[in-house]
Amino acid sequence: MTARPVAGHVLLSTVSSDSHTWNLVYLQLLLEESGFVVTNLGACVPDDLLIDTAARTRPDVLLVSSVNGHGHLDGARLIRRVRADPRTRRLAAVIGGKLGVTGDDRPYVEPLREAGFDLVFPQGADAGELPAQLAALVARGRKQNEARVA
Ligand code: B12
Repeated sequence: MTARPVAGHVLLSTVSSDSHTWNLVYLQLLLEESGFVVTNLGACVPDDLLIDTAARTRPDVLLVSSVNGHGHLDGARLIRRVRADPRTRRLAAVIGGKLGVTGDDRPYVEPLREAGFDLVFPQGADAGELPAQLAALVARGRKQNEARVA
């Protein structure tokens, strides 16, 4: 039997205020079925723990899921800290779920991108698109790393 190639290592987390967990279980299974290795940090992860884990384990992508509606606030704070830390500033980062509480997440997409996320999936986005989008992000990151080393 030949082993399937690993599509990438994903560090999966909520934002620090968010206690929902089934979203994380869903995303972990979805990505593992698509060949990713997933480290799932669970709910209510403090920013420091997340950033230290990212620096230590060097994932290909940080994936943040928020469903309690605080994603637009906690996510923006978190990604600014990720980008400010020399250990994680180039880490590809994605956020999605329910980013606010109004039902319309569109106003949060650009601010979260400007704060530093590479991809932002507003409420209602098709999670089925995620594996392909993450694979493209991983491929881009690996190319950039090779170019830096060469
Ligand atoms: C179960 C539940 C709880 C449980 C959670 C238990 C657990 N272990 O997870 C408990 C009771 C603890 C809970 C608490 C709270 N909850 Co709650 N909860 C729910 C409920 C009923 C189901 C959530 C669930 O498990 N869904 C199943 C998973 C698989 O789906 P999901 O979470 O929606 O994730 C999907 C998508 O969002 C998307 N997705 C998620 N992340 C990402 C990321 C990316 C990149 C992509 C592409 C997609 C994506 O993909 C997933 C699969 O489709 C929802 C209502 C509902 N019917 O959705 C409310 C709900 C999420 N809760 C809500 C709220 C407000 C709270 C509380 C703040 C309530 C309170 N006042 O205390 C607290 C949260 C406290 C905190 N610190 O976070 C609100 C959020 C409001 C909003 N964002 O607009 C909801 C929507 C209820 C409502 N209609 O008001 N909750």
